Amino acid sequence: MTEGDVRAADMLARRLYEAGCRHAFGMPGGEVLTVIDALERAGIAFHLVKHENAGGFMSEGVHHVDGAPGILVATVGPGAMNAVNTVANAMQDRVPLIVLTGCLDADEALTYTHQVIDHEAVFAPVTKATFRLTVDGADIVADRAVGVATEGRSGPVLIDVPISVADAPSGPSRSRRRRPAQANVPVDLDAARGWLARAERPVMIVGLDALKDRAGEAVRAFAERFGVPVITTYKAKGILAEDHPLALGGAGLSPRADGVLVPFVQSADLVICAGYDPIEMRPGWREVWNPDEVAVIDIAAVANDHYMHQAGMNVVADVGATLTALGEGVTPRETWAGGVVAVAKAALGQAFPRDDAWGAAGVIAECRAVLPDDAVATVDSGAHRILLSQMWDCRTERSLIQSSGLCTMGCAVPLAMGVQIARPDASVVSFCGDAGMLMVLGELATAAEMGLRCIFVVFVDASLALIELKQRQRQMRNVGVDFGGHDFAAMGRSLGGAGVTVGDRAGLRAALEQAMAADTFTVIAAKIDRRSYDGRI
Ligand SMILES: Cc1ncc(C[n+]2csc(CCOP(=O)(O)OP(=O)(O)O)c2C)c(N)n1
Repeated sequence: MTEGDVRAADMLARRLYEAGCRHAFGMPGGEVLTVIDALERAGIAFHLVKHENAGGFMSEGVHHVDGAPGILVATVGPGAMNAVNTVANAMQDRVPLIVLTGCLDADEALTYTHQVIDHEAVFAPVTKATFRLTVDGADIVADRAVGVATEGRSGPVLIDVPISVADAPSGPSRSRRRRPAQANVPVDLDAARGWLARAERPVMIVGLDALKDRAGEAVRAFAERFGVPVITTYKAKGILAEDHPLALGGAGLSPRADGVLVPFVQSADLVICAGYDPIEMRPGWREVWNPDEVAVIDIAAVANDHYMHQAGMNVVADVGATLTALGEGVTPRETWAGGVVAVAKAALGQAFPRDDAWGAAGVIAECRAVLPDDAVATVDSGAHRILLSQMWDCRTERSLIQSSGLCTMGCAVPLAMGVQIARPDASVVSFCGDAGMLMVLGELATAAEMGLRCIFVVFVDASLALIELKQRQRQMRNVGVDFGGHDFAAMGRSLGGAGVTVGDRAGLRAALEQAMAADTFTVIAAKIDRRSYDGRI
C-alpha cells in the first residue's frame, strides 16, 4: 500500500476519527489486521486487551470522559462471541459503541465453515443496527453507524467488515453526515405550567436521558427555582451534587432506600420524569403512582414503550430545553412545607450509616472519606454495588459509573481503566466483589502494561454475597454461592501492581493513601464477612 492509497478500512477509520473517536480496544485475529492498521493510521490508538468483553467496558470508560462513541474490535467467530455481553450492556446502558468485527467474504463463506457465524444475526437483538461494510460505501456506513449509535437513546452498532473489503481501494469520500436534529420543545406546555404553578409537593426523577442531553445545569436551575427535590437513577447520580439540600440521592435496587423514596414520591402532587429511563429500576418502581390521581410529566428521549409507568403528559424532547420552557412564566411558590425534604434526606442518611467499624459499609465510608471529592468511581454488580450506590455521594455527574441496565459482573475494573486512559491525572477507583474480580483478573496485567494507576478495591467475602443473601431469604440450602478465599493482594503484585490486604478502617486508610501515591495500580483486598450486607441493602 502506498501513502496515497485509501482502503475501505481507512475510509471507515477516518470517519470514526472525525466523529471524535481516539481509542479502540480489542483483540486481533487475522481477519481484523487491516482494520487495526487503518485505525492507527487514522489517529485512533488501538489498545490490546485480554478479553473482548473487557475491551467494550474500557471503551465505555473512555466515552464517559470524551463523549465520543467507543470502539471495540473483535475478530471473526470466537472474538465476536466474547463481546456479546458488553454489547448487550451497551444496549441496555445506552452506551454509543461501534463494534468492528472481521468476517469472511461472502464468496468464501459459501464453502468454508470454520469459525463462521452470522455476526449480524447474533448481534441484531443487542444492537440498534448492524451493517456490513462495502467497498464504496465505507464512508456512509461509518456515518450512519455513528448517527444511529449517538442519536435518541444511544446504543451499540455492529459493523461487520469482510476481509477483502477492508483491503480494497475505497471510492471517493462523500459527506453525508446528517446534522443531529435540533432540540425540540413542545409547543403546548400550558397545562403542565398550570400543574407546576399549583404544585405544593413536586418531585423530579432524573435518569440517563438527562445525562445524554447534558441537562445538568437546567435540572439544577429548575429544582432550585421551584423547590423541587431530585431523585436520580444510579447512573444519573451527581447530576445534582448529592450534598445539595434538594438531592435525595440515587434509587434503583435498594429496598432500604425505596422504603424512604417510594412513599416520598407517592406523597407528591406533581412528578416530573426528567429523562427518566426506568431500565435501571427494580420492580418496586413499577407503577409507583397512578397517573389518574397525580399530575405526571414525562420528558424522555423516546416514546414510552416500557410501560413501567404512565404519565398524564408525555413529551419526547430535549430534557433541559423542556424543563426551561416549562418554567417560563410560572411564579414559584413554597413547596414541601414543614421541612419534609430534609426529613427524607436525614432518613436516607440513617438508613445507610457511615460509622460502621468495618464490614462492607465501613469499607465504603472509609473510601469515600479518604478519596478526593472529584475521584471517579466504578462499581461492579453484586451486594456491594447496591450498598455503594446508596452511600457513595457524587458531586458531579458520571463520577460513579456502573452497569445498571444489564447489571453485569466484570465491568468495574475495565470501566475504571478506560476512564484512567482518557484522564491520566484523575483519581480513579473501582469497587468489585471477589467473584467479579475473578472474572476479569487478566486485565490487571493490561493495567500494568498500560502503566495505569487505578485503585482496585475488592470486597473479599468468598461468596456471591447478593445471591447467597437471596438464597438464605428463601430458606434454601447453601448451594453454588460460596467459593475459596483467595489472595487478591498477591494477584495484584504478581500481575505488575501493588497489593494490600486490609481488615480494619485504619489499615484501609493507610492502603488508600499509599495507593494514591503509587506509580502502579493497587489492589486493595478488603476482607469482610459476607453477612455484613444483612439488613443493610
Ligand atoms: C455476568 C453475570 N453473571 C451473573 C450475574 C448474577 N449475579 C449478580 S450479583 C452476583 C454475585 C456477585 O458476587 P461478587 O462479585 O462476589 O459480589 P458480592 O455480591 O459478593 O458483593 C451474581 C452472580 C450477573 N449479574 N452478571
